[in-house]
Amino acid sequence: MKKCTIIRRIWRRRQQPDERGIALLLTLLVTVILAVVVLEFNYLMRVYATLSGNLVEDLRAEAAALTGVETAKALLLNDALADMKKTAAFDALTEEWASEIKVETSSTATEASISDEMGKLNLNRLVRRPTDEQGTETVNTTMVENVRRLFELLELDPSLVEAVIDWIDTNDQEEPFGAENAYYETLDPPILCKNGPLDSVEELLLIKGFDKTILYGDEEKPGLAKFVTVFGDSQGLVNINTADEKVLAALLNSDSLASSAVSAREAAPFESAQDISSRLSIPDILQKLTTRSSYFLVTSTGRILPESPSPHSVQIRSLLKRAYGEDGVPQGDQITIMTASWKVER
Ligand SMILES: [Ca+2]
Ligand SMILES: [Ca+2]
Repeated sequence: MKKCTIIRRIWRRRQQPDERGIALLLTLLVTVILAVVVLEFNYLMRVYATLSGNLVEDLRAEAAALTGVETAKALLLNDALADMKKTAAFDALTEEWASEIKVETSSTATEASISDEMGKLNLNRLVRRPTDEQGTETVNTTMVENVRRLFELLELDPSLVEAVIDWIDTNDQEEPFGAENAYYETLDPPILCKNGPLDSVEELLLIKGFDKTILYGDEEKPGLAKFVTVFGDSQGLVNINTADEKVLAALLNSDSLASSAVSAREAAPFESAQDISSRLSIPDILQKLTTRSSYFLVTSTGRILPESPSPHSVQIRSLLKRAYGEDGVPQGDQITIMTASWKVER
């Protein structure tokens, strides 16, 4: 009996240091786990705080950009209301809507501008759509000539126009320098030829031969984007008061006539087709030119103040259609401003 007690004591003595070691190890392990959890929690809290801060800044910048679009709508509405009281209504770059919009609060800055889409050549008019089921689609040769001339004036390869025709025509037959699905299927990754109207000027970047330099230009020459549109007058009329001289030269097939038109409108904007014909000798004025506009592109940038080294900004590009009457249906003196497209870039 006594022997057993001695053995148990020895056993206990041997056990105690090991148990203390294990307890110490467990305590250390729990402490390390707790420290990791606390650090992770702290890190996540800081990430969430930064994200929510960025989200608030982002929303404020977007609201500032939105201010620019709403101001643009108000200017276009005011312009139409003022035009209704005039005997000769026209849209020109001398009017208030055409100047820069600047709005600044203590915490945000807005810069916006309105460009007239009817002062540009409408690429979707390169192809004439059938008006009924029996009708056939045809290439609009006059428009093709106009756009080719514009490409030449911008020192761009005019054969690129044929790739645009193939992109928007519904058939699968290639123009001599064009491209249909046989080409687009070989791309990596392959894409489908649109075979339908362009939805935006940026869509040109998907077409064979086009790149960002062609579209947006470089230090030496301007890009195509500011001279062409995918919206515009159904007859393809161009506003002589707002079109760039190069657009007028391409449309009228005459550099000197375009130069005379720009000089004449600087003296006084053209008020009507009759006014154009009395001041310039242009054939088929009614088939080419107008003095009024209904499609406008608003580009509005909202920024957070004060400016930081990496300023937070949001840009909205919105295409607006201004029409008389509700939903474009003429009705009394009602004017509607409709949003045809909307793009937000951060
Ligand atoms: Ca096609
Ligand atoms: Ca084709």
